[in-house]
Amino acid sequence: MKFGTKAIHAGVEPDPTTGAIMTPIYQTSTYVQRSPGDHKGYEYSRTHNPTRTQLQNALAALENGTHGLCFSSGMAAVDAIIKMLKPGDEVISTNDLYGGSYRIFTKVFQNYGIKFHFTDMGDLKNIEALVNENTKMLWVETPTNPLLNIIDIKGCADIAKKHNLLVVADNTFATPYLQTPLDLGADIVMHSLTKYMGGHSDVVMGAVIVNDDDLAQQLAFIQNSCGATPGPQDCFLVLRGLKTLHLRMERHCQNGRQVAEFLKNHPKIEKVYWPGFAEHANHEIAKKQMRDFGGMVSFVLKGDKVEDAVRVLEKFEFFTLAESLGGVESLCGHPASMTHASIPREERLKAGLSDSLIRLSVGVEDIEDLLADLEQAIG
Ligand code: P1T
Repeated sequence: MKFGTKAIHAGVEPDPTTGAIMTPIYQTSTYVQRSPGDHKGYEYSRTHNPTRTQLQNALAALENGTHGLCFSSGMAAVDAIIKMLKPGDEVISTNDLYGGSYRIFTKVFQNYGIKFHFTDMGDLKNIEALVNENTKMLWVETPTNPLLNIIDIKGCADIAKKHNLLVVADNTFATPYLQTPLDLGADIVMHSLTKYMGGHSDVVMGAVIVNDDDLAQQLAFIQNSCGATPGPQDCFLVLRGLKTLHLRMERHCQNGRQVAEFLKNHPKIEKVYWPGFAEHANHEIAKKQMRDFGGMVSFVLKGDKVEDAVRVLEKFEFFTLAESLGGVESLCGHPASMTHASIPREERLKAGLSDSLIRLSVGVEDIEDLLADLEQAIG
């Protein structure tokens, strides 16, 4: 089945009681048992809910996995994955990643005795250099947030195999439309469904997808024991969003390309970050592991002054200044003070994230209006 057909059909069945083509919102916390244990597979909605089950199946199908698990946010999905580790275990992570992931690693889990190393994973040698007998996991985010670095997922999986490590791929920026990390050897795919997967800026949710029964069982145990599960209304919204994932992503990619090229040719722009440029450090890997280059573009103005960046952010009309990304509407952000404020300034600068960087989530509006907005704001 091709991707667009999968986005609409895979993993979902008409409702068995009514034939409803769209999965109903099973707004119930519990399920009647005729006698203790005599039920239809549903006991309590933290553990299982039919609307969530359909979404989990759809996600597993899209990522070419066998099991999907939904969480009440992307961060709750990160939390569940790291809870598979024990004190003394070590994780090697990319040094450019979502600020919230950096924060939960360093401010929450480091207190429980789990150690995190942050390095430029664009060069696989940096990963090998950090592996020791306590290393258990490689945390790969690709493309990275917000610098759009590309990490070779298969290369990471090859290293992981040698040392018996788990590879986690945060696939939030790419979505399975652009890349399927399980096919490249990753063990666990993680999503903030809040972004492209939901696609309409109306829901906060996360997911984990695997193709291994043992990993699925461990994660389901954590999902149920810790209880960060989403409600059925939110699951319905993501199920609805998934049906147009391929259409939206196609337009996000087209618009992203035009915005990146426009900015690159603009006399007031110093640098544009977008993996589709031939001169991007890992463009060849991006071409190999991704179908296209996505709708995220970051840039720095000439002079690299924060006050100039703030002026541009304030002048935008269609690029709305807001946290988040991946919705149909274009957004702009200032990572240094917003999404990545929890990363210490020195660490940010070391990873190449300057104080004046602007991040764009290019939406699916008409490109002429978006380019005109960039022109009037940058001036
Ligand atoms: O916001 P939440 O659904 O909890 O997902 C966290 C998360 C995880 N991974 C990546 C790559 C992310 O970008 C995010 C959330 N990011 C933003 C809110 C943002 O504006 O970058």
